[in-house]
Amino acid sequence: MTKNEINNNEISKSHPRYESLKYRHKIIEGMKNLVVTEAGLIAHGRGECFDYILGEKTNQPAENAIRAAVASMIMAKHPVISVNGNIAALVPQELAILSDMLKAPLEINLFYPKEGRIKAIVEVLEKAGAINILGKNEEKMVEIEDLKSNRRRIDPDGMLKSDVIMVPLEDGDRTEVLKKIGKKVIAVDLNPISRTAIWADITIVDNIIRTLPLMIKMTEELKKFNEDQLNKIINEFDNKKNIQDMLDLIKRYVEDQKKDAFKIINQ
Ligand code: PTJ
Repeated sequence: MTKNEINNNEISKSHPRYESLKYRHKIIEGMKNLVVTEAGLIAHGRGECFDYILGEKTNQPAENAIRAAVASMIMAKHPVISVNGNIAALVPQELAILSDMLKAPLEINLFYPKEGRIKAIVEVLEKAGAINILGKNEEKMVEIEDLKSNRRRIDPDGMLKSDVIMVPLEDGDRTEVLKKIGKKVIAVDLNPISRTAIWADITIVDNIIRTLPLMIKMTEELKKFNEDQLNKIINEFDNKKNIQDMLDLIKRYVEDQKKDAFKIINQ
C-alpha cells in the first residue's frame, strides 16, 4: 500500500468534506500513476472552486443540458467521448458504462503528452471494463489543421469520422476548431465562461462526477424515445440561455451566502 492510500483511508466518512477529499485523492493517486498530468491537479482545484459556488449539486440548467446531450449522443451516427487524464482518474467505470450504452468509443486525447501516459490511461479504462478505446495507436493518428496543441492528434476511426464529440474538462481552443470542421461539441465544464463552455453546442456546467451517473440514467430513459421525441429535446435546447441561467444561479448563490454563511458559527 502506498503512503497516499494510507492517507486516503484515514479520511473519515463523517468528515464534512469527505466527498471532495475522496476525489482529490483519486486525482493525486492518478498523478502518481501517470494517468493525471501535474497541471491536472490545478485544473481540479479550479473545478472545485466553481463547484463550490454552484452549491456542489447538479442544478436544473445542467440537467437540461445533460438531457439534450444524451439525446444528441443517441441520435448521432458516430458519437465519441474524449478522455483526458483527469476523467480517467475520477470516473473510469462510468466512462466504460456510458461508452457501452451509447456505442461511443472512448478516445484518449491528451493536452500534456508524456511517455507512458496513454498506456497508463488504457490500463485504468480497461480495468474499469471499457472495451472500445481509441487514440492509443500513435502511428495511426491524423492531425486537425489550425490546432497547435497536442490535442490536434485524433484517431481516424474516432473523432475524425465522428459527428458528435463529448469533451469533458477541456482546455483552450479545441472546441472552436472542432466546430469549424463540422462537429457537434458537448462540453462538461464547471466554468460556464471558459472558451470551451462558450463555444460548445451543449455546455453541461456540472461536476463530471455527478454528470456521468446522470447521463447513464438518462440514456436508459431516452433510449426508449422515438426520433421525433429526441429531436424535440435537441431543438428546444438553447445553450446561450442555459449558460446565462447558470451565471444567474452563481450570482444568486453568492448573494444567499452573503446572508447565510455566518449562521454556522451561531449553531
Ligand atoms: O490529461 P491532459 O493532458 O489532457 O490534461 C487535462 C487538463 C484538465 C489538465 C487540461 O485539459 C487543462 O489544463 O484543462 P484546463 O484548461 O485547466 O481546463 C479544465 C476545465 O475543467 C476548467 O474550466 C475547470 O473548471 C474544469 N473542471 C475541473 N474539474 C472539473 C471540471 N469540470 C467538470 N468537472 C470537474 N470535476
